[in-house]
Amino acid sequence: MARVWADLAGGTGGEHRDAREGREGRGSREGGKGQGGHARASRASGPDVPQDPGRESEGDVATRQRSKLERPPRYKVLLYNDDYTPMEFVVQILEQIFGKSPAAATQIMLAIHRGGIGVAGVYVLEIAETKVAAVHSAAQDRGYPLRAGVEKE
Ligand code: TYC
Repeated sequence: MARVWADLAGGTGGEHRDAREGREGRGSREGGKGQGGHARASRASGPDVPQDPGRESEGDVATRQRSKLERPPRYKVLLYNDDYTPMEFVVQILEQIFGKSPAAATQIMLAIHRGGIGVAGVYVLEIAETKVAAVHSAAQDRGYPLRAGVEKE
């Protein structure tokens, strides 16, 4: 149990965070996707493209290639407030499992303490579920009722 905790506490948190930040940075890349669609649409309706049946299969190929590159859905890992888990422990969880800096972890913990719920990180589903299990395992080890959950972004 302790080893699993240690492993999760290792580089993976930062790695995931980096990946997430990268994704967030590219959030506006939706525009890129739109552009692709737009380019294809304008080509299809452009004046110099002859209306022939082959165009249909060309469209199919383009659609398939684009879906192959689509990002998998992202899931928020939520932490819930309770009256018993010490603030320091929640900060530790946010640092060790979610790769947050001490300052960010403290901010998130306080937001949860005041608002009842907060986002610890955003991941693909399998990673998000692993993080939730790690939170519950660590909290259970210490006898704290801290709860985490997953919600589609
Ligand atoms: N409310 C807790 C306290 O006062 C602190 C806390 C913060 C607990 C965030 C859970 O997700 C949580 N000790």
